[in-house]
Amino acid sequence: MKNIYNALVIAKKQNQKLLAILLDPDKIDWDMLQQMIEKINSSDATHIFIGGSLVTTTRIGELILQIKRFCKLPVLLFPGNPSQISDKADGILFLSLISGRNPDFLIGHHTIAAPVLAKTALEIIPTGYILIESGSETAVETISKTVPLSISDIDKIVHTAQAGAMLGNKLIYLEAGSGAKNAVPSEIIRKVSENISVPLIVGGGIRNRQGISDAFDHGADLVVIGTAFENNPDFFETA
Ligand code: 1GP
Repeated sequence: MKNIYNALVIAKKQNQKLLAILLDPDKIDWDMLQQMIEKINSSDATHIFIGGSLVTTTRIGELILQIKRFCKLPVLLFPGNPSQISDKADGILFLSLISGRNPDFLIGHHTIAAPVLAKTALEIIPTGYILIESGSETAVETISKTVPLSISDIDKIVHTAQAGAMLGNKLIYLEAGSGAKNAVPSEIIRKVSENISVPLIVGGGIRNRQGISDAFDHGADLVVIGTAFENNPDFFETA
């Protein structure tokens, strides 16, 4: 399956909104895995993302194989570092943390990942990843040792997104951080979406249907839900 990105572009053109469920491999309740996958199957989710800022389990491949037994959604790696690569997934968001100035997360980890990825059939989707201030320090901020962009400097956020797309990133990801106190403000989503033509992903701190709709209404093409589903497997039935 090497058409994940094309499908994202077509969905954007058709204004079809997409939803990814982010699963942190360290937080999986293996005894409840099948039930969890059934919940995903009966939700509006269109994609599954797998990863986290810091993942210690060595069972990522096993997790993906189990998901694929029961679920047809494309599985994309969303890795915090090269140890989270698995050839069992369909593709990978090859993230460059362009809001930060830590060379490891701009190009360093990528040089370690490249020879590993070259031996897989994963669809590699270069993604400009922009961390936005969200009210308190998040894991991605701590681990990447980068400073998020201030929500009061919308121009800088827009220019970072534009530069990320001009550098060849095929997606821009506006990230408040997993479990963020505040999601990315609607106005920032709107301004960024108006100034780039590649699909826009938005995630971090979105806890209810209203938050998902707001992000879509302001220009997000794909919204990511992690913590809300992790805390409540009935999230998509009850939110
Ligand atoms: C994190 O954007 C994702 O990288 C999802 O965030 O866990 O807050 O939903 P939440």
